[in-house]
Amino acid sequence: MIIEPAPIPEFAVLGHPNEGKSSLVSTLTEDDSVKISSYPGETTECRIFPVTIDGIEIIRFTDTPGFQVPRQTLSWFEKYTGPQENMVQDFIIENRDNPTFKDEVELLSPIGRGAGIIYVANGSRPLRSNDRAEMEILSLIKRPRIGIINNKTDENRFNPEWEQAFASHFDKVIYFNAHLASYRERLFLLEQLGTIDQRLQETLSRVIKAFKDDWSHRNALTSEIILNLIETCLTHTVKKTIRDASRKTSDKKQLIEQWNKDISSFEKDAYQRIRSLFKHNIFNIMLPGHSILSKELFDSETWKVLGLTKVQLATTAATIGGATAAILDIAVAGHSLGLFALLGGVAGAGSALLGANQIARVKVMGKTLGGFKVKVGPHHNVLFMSILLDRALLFYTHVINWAHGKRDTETSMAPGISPDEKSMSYTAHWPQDVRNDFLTFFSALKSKDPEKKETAKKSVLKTLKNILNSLPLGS
Ligand SMILES: Nc1nc2c(ncn2[C@@H]2O[C@H](COP(=O)(O)OP(=O)(O)OP(=O)(O)O)[C@@H](O)[C@H]2O)c(=O)[nH]1
Ligand SMILES: [Mg+2]
Repeated sequence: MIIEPAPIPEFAVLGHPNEGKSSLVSTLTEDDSVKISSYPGETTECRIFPVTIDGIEIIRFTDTPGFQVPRQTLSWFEKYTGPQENMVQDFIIENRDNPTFKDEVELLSPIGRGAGIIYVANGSRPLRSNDRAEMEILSLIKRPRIGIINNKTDENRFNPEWEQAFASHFDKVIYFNAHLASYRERLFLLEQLGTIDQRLQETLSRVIKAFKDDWSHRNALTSEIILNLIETCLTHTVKKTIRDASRKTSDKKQLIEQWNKDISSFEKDAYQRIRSLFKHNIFNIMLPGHSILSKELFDSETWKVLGLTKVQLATTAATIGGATAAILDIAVAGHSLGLFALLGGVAGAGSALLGANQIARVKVMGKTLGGFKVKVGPHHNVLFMSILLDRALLFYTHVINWAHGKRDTETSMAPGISPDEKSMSYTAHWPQDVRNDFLTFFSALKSKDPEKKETAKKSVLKTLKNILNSLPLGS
């Protein structure tokens, strides 16, 4: 006996042109290859977006063109006298070659093969008779259906009338903003889809579980990327043998520049990998104009915002006599210091005092035949670690809050980000046990004992993953 595979549940995203259907599909499926534009009629053909888990497709969302002649279509449906369950297929068969219904035939084709309905409307505009006709059609079709109010602007005066109309045509009504929705809202939407059709509940629960597992896995991988970045940056060295004494100064400068360049590219590579993990493959996320991330790692502004100013650092260095004695004093003095600036003031004040752009110093390693060897790095500085961490966490927060459907609008801020990013040092707010974990990792990086290193890494990996799991998601 041949066992037929169960059909893959499908939801078609329907609505008027330009209401955000494609944006919703893009955000929901985290696919930034979906075409979105401000011109109505961008989508002209249905396109299926499968959700796969471990390589197996378990649900699909289909993007469709907008309704063009809803009132004429409604009138066809109202006159239909055949069996209700054949209504959509009969409409498609009868009007396949009718240019008037070209878009309607296309957009209803997923419904013809059994798809559930997600109807999207821009709740920031008033309801029109065409919208009512579209909703009437969907009511007559009698498939599991959910109405989504996607407010394209802050205008919400019309929301009550949309809610009312939706309530009488759909099994469920929810708000979902295709430009602002993050992971949590996507889960919510999936949960709601599960409630409108009993038969789908089990599948949707699997989808939701897979989404959660996948998210947690991404956070684990992100933690690894960040910790590898820190290890690479803190242990990186560049060396050179200078043979021509007259080039000593310029060669040293060049070496420092090389080291700085290397570190910046390590950071960029790590960010690129984080971005890909969260499936922002085609469009780069837009960072707020004022974001400290648009500054280079070694820009003194970066260090000022996320760490210490030179003056603060000088004070730190001057105040600290014993290893930890002055930490409290500085904290009380109200500086918004990165966590490790305090503790690291001790270990790293010396070189960090020189300022971000001079963090790398050249060490002469010894004379060789016909010249001498010089080396830049490793820069084992706890403040440096704190800056790398803060920037990576800031970048991560932007990435997870950037909806895939958000492309063609100039919004300066990803949601969930404090408007005053300047006060944002994540590390500054970490509790003692978290700090300790990172400090153990920090010292283990210098250790020659691989086991010690491994243990410290494992522990900090877990800590960082927990931190990522608890970072704020937008709205
Ligand atoms: N500000 C804002 N703009 C949105 C939102 N959703 C969609 N848009 C914008 O509305 C326009 C149309 O979005 P699409 O997702 O292409 O709309 P569509 O319904 O697929 O349009 P057609 O394919 O033409 O039927 C684009 O400029 C989007 O950026 C939203 O939630 N907020
Ligand atoms: Mg579209």
